[in-house]
Amino acid sequence: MAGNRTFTMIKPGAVRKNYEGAILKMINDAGFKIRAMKLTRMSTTQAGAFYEVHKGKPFYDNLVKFMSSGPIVAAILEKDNAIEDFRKLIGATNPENAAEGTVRKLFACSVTENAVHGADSDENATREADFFFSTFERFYDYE
Ligand code: DGI
Repeated sequence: MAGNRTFTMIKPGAVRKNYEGAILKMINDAGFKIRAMKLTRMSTTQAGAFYEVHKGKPFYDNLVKFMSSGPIVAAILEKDNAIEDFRKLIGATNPENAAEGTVRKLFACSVTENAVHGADSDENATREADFFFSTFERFYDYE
């Protein structure tokens, strides 16, 4: 993702509660540009593949069930230092440990239902963006 892009999802619980507008506003206000975005839903097979790295862990089955339970907002975001800055904006995986003012502190209800996903490396951001978006759905060259 060339170092200045990341991939995010607003997870089913947050979309169910109509938080997507407030979360997208926080993302824009933090200086991220939205370069691709869609409302979509993963099948259990797709969610299982997306989180393949966690296969075998005790929380995997619940995670897959939750992530395929309803629509998500998937997006590619652009900003200098995007991966790190976005993870700072969303806060710790467990909302109990998330800093005040972070997306997860404000909108997550548990470690599984933690409102948003943020890629943790350039390599994973690329893999995750390719999972959801074709070239024609990305708008990298617009100001
Ligand atoms: O990159 P993150 O989403 O912050 O965290 P991750 O990639 O380690 O884990 C992916 C998701 O899996 C996370 O957003 C919620 C879930 N998860 C991770 N660790 C735990 C967990 N769920 C439960 N119930 N317990 C965990 O320890």
